[in-house]
Amino acid sequence: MKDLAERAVNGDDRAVARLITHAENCHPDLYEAMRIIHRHGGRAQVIGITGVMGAGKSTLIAEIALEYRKRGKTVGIIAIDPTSPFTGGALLGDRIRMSRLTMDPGIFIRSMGTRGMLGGLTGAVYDVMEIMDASGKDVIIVETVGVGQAEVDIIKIADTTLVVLVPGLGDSIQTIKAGLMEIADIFVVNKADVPGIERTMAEIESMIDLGHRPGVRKTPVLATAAKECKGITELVDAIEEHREFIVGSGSLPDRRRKRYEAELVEIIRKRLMTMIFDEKVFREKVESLIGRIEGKETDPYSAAEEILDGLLK
Ligand SMILES: Nc1nc2c(ncn2[C@@H]2O[C@H](COP(=O)(O)OP(=O)(O)O)[C@@H](O)[C@H]2O)c(=O)[nH]1
Ligand SMILES: [Mg+2]
Repeated sequence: MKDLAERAVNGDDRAVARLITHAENCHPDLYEAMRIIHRHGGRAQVIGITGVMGAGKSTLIAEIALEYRKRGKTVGIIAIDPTSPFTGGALLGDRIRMSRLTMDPGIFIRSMGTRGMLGGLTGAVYDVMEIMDASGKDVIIVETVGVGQAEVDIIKIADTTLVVLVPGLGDSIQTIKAGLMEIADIFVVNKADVPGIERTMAEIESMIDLGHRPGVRKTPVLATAAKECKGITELVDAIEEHREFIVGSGSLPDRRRKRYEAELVEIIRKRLMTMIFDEKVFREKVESLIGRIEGKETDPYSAAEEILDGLLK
């Protein structure tokens, strides 16, 4: 593990990939590597991208990554999406676009499933981010799919969060409902090549105006056509502008602290889960409690209490 970590911090992508696999599999000795990894991390800029399925997030990420490469930066991509075109499950045109990324040694891509995800972002994402960060990637882009807690969680780990929408009335309403309005640092309306773009832009802008308080940074709304590589330079400029803003206003350390908090809580949660479900004693305890619940000798709440009391002792 230590050797693997040393190689990863020296930028060895094979070591990076193996460490990530260990993280995903919750390898019991991972912590040995993560101690080293953590000492070398904390430099990367983290960009979170969220929005409904099919909005063009992956396509957009590909273009953003290429733009950052033009600007001389290395990029790590974490796609929390089992159907990600990064892993090949895509139409031919999309696959060709993605292959431009996979051939570039300055870009490291990892798709992660949602397995083992007991609410929120898949547990290993914090590890994966730290590993990519320590290996020297300048920019890390995290993609989450769907609408729900995972999207809200992303704000805890990203320096800048993009919420991607597409033209059409339903989306902006969905956005408010899902609480995405609050987490967006930048709104992106992708598929600007399809009809209805002006209306959607206007809708979102008026939504922002409604909630806007004087003296507070106003969330920008940008139009892109990722598939045609339009609006990408402007978008990356806006991301950089937001980064300057959080650095200037002193809120970057707060965001970092939130990320470490989320990571710490996640590790504790994982450890507790392992204790409860994997370790033999707990397994036996649970089994016997299930029996007692079934026989109405106890109820699930009292049984849970019993287990928790045992843990805290
Ligand atoms: N018309 C149009 N289609 C796009 C655009 N960007 C992406 N797409 C297409 O939308 C589909 C979904 O894209 P994808 O990036 O996988 O979306 P994701 O689910 O949000 O990651 C793909 O077939 C893309 O080619 C765009 O700007 N315009
Ligand atoms: Mg995607």
